[in-house]
Amino acid sequence: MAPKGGGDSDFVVVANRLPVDQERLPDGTVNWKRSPGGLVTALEPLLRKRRGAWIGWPGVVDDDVAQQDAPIAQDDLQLYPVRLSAADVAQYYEGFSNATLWPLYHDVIVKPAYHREWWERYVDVNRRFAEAASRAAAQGGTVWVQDYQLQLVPKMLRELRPDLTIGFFLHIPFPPVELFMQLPWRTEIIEGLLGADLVGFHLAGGAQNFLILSRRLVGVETSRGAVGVRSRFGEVQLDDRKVRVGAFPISIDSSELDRAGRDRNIRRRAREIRAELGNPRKILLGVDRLDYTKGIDVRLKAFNELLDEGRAKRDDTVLVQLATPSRERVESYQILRNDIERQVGHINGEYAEVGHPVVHYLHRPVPRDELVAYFVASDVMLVTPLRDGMNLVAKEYVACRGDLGGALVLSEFTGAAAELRQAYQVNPHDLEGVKDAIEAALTQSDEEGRRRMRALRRQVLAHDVDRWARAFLDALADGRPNGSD
Ligand code: GDG
Repeated sequence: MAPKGGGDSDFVVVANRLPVDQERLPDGTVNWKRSPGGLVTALEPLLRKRRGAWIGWPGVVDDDVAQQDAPIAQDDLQLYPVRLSAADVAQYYEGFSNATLWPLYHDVIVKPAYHREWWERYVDVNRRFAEAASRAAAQGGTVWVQDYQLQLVPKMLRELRPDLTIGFFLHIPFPPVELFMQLPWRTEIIEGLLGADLVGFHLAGGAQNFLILSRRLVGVETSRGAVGVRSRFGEVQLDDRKVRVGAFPISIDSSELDRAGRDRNIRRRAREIRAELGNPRKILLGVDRLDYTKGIDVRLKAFNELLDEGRAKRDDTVLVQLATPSRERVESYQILRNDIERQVGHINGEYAEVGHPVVHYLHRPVPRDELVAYFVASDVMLVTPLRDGMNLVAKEYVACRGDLGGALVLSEFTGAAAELRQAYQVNPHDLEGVKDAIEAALTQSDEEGRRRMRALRRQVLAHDVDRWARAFLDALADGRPNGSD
């Protein structure tokens, strides 16, 4: 309990992962390598512009968790590693975060597992993150806590450092009340979040769910209000302060991707990719972490049936699925991988020729420029999640298509669907509807495609990640006692 002292950073981001991976080289020295992922992709441009600190796990198991490392300087950033032991990773990360909260918050697509030891470990690790943030933050500084792995940090940090302004943003959906009520530790989670001054969600629906749960579980008064640009707000009245609750749809570094999509080398690589695929008339593309929320099975099934029915032609249409390995030690992810790979094998078994697969499937991350080249090379982008907080891939695809080519098939159950109205929107549970939308996207006229893509691009280029971060941080600053209201 030492609010004085702290560190020297006025702006601190707290996230499960550091934006770098720790690599141990053969000679024993440690190297830091940039790591990809939705959250890093979203926050990096902002952190480049503001001198700040980032608290997070370096991504390797380290049983010496009591060790407090000095911050690592990376460009303009101070990185504070939080060490996680093998048991922490198993119970806090793979367990409570990814086998309890992740499925619960994504409509229980997979049954969440509730284990008391996992919960206890989640509390313990959240405390270590809060302590690290407390050490890094300067007096009166601002701390922005990210995502479902750290929902207890706002309350814990406020107890340690009442001088700080604390924001929290949830990157995944916040579930309907009926589902959230399953969680044995539901009240603790809501109280944890209420430690923040501002709690942000992608969509107004998530904010509303949170307000209802705050009333029901903590017995507080809530009200509706309106603050900030494009965001709808509510407020929770606690005994001594207010917590604001709002919607802040995240986005991407749109102009950077727009530039990349026009880059000569990337466009050359896109032509090469088409040639490597045998110059098919149409290329369908999926890009996802290999996760059961992403509906990879939905698009494979739809494609299979379109081939069965002769509505897609095996000799002129291919599907490329880039699947980044994810959470490989969690059982439901191992099952998913087997299912997807069986489906890919089945479709190729039926429709491929030797040397000419109809589904090209990569289970590995690809470099950023290569990914952009795939976006540019493809005719139809398939984004079919059963539930997704936002889905940055859909926005990235649109941002890369300055040529106004391509078409986007987009699930209604992504946050992105609220903004990308001119996509071919689908209910991923309605397979006939998905097939019709894919067929419509494959057969659209150039003029129709350009019309849709132009409208989609207007939205994505005007609403970039910088605007998202500024909207959140401006609202957070407005809520301070010395702020503007
Ligand atoms: C969570 C929420 C929300 C993917 N494969 C490769 C690669 N990627 C990049 C994509 C994109 C990012 O990873 C994935 O972001 P998503 O938003 O699509 O999905 P999640 O990882 O589930 O992110 C999501 C997000 O947080 C932000 O709030 O939108 O709803 O679930 O940027 O391009 N990048 C590279 N190679 C790959 O193989 N370089």
